[in-house]
Amino acid sequence: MISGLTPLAVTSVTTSVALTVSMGLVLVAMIVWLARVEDIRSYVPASDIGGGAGQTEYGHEEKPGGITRWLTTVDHKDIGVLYGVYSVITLAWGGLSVLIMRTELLDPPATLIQSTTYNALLTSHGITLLFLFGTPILAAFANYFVPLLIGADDMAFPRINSIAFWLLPPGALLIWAGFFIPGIAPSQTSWTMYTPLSIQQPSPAVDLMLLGLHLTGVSATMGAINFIATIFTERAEEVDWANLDIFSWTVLTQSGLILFSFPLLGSALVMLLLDRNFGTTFFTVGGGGPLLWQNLFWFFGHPEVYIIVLPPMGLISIILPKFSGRKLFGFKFVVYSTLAIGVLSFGVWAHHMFATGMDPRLRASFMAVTLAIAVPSAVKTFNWMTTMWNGRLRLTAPMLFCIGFVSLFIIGGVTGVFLASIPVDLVLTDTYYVVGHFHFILMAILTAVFAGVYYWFPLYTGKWYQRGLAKWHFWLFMIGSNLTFFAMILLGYAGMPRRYATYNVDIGPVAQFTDLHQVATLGAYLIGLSGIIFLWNIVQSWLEGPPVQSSDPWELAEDGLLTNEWQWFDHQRETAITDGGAESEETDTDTDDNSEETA
Ligand code: HEM
Ligand SMILES: [Cu+2]
Repeated sequence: MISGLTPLAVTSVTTSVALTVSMGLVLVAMIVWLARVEDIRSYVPASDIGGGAGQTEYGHEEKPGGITRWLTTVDHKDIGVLYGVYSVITLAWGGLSVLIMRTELLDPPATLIQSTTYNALLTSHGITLLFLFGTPILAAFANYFVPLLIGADDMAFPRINSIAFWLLPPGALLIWAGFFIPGIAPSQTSWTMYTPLSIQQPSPAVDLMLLGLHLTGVSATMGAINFIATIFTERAEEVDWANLDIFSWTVLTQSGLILFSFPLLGSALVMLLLDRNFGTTFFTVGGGGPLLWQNLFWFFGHPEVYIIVLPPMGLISIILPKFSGRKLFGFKFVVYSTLAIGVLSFGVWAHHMFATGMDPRLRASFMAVTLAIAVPSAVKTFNWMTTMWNGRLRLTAPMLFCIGFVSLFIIGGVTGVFLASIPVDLVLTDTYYVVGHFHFILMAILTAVFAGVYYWFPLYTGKWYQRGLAKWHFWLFMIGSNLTFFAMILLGYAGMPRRYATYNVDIGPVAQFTDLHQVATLGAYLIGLSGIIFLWNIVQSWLEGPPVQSSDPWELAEDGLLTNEWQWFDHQRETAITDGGAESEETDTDTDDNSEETA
């Protein structure tokens, strides 16, 4: 048989066989290695040991050590850390890819990379940061803190929790496969995967990417079911709906959105795979039509943007009051507006399709709902500002990032309201204005993540971060973000279309394009620098930072703002001290090296 094939085909058959054999070997090696690890079967998740109140809930005594612990853990805090580490890796990938793109855009012609490479990086940047970073980093916080905040021993389904996480690394490998596997071109569909482009691209990397996305969707859905079950059934007795903390409210709403939108994305992805590989016609011109894809994609895609913004809003709502010396203003309204956003976000998807020639009457109704959804977001913004008004502000790193969030979110939101207006959108759609709009929001999401990382740093590491570096991180990040994305808003007004590797054209204000692109690239470098400072600060401080001396490192008790997770922290420190554990050398004093900063 083989003698009848061309040499090229023989090589590719040999490569396939070699790949399959080596994958099989890796699998066997993994099984052998896991079987050799002795205590893997004796590891019992804490939630299965005792349950209820008492000491056991803080136990996890039987954790195996080293890498086995991390591979087999079902402890919500460990899984939270895993999600966090995974997100740092994906953030680095997404960030690096965009730095290459921004460098390419410094001058009009395509000099540094080819347009096809640019398109591949653009696709990877968007998909990585939305699916492999955005949702997982929020799951990191939710996993670690929701059980602590609601007084639960663990998540409702610890093992499902672990599976949900472990679906993500293979998902990432599949999504990035086009960059690793020799001989296949990376996917160039952009994150929206519009048909017919995504059907006609021949590279198998597109199929692998779709499969990878499917895995991440399954993972997110499993996580969502788990959070809903946990918040409904695992709350401590004293936590009822009226005093459920605001972060858990946003995670609950987010989980509802995931539950209704990700399965739909999953179905659409399967249909796209069928169109690509089995000749079905769901999204082809003669069949269901390319607009069917857009409708399905955005019915998922718009809720997705709220999926990644609601928990950050929850983080801000929980952290910002702590450094304003008072409770969140209008708590109830923040909860109601969260629920309102949850419902309305399913009724606005066609604002991404204003320019597609849809029925103008339908289009107008989508404009109305899109304008309406700005109201609950504004309600929250006013609540945060009122909380700070005349408050006793302490400009710690987490607080700086909270203020950064509010300011970036306002610009992102207001530019969104402009786009909601059909006549304005018809001019600005597919320009850099849209890129500027949503990146102001996405940068706000990042500030909320940083606020959370710094605020709870003492809790999950027992150490202090370096405050000076944290402030450098903040200012570089804020200046960089505003430079980059304000330049993009202006680029959009000047008519620069999005998703191009070059702007080497004879018409249009090319000189202005160049200037603005250079400003945007400068800002991107500043953001990159701030990221390096952040990473260094976190890693270095985790390893060698000064130990936290108090169970209330932010001195929240005096304002009556100490929430459940710090009580858990207090309990854990006490246990560690009586056990002669790691922190035994410390004394439980109330003076802390943080007090100088909070003064
Ligand atoms: C709250 C967080 C928000 C996030 C995370 C967000 C995110 C996004 C993203 C990712 C896109 C671009 C999608 C693409 O084509 O690749 C987009 C476009 C759009 N956004 Fe937002 N947005 C937010 C808020 C808003 C608000 C409050 C409004 C209006 C009230 C709005 C109105 C729009 C419109 C109309 C478009 C379509 C523009 C076009 O493609 O022509 N957005 N947004
Ligand atoms: Cu939208």
